[in-house]
Amino acid sequence: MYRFHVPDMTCGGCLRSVRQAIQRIDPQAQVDGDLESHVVTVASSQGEALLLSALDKAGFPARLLSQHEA
Ligand SMILES: [Cu+2]
Repeated sequence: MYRFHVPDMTCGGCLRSVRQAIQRIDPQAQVDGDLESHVVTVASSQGEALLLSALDKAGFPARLLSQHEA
């Protein structure tokens, strides 16, 4: 489980784009977001670097807040 800070995620459409970007590299990923704190939680078997680069390419640069085994 990862927690990312995604400052540019401001509405439900952004969250949908973020979810799609992650599920493009991991179709099984569970992605939830909180629009107020701009925090996205991701349950994925993919590594942090790949997830960050997928978000970056989708136009949502992110920063890893925390990571722990699911
Ligand atoms: Cu938006």
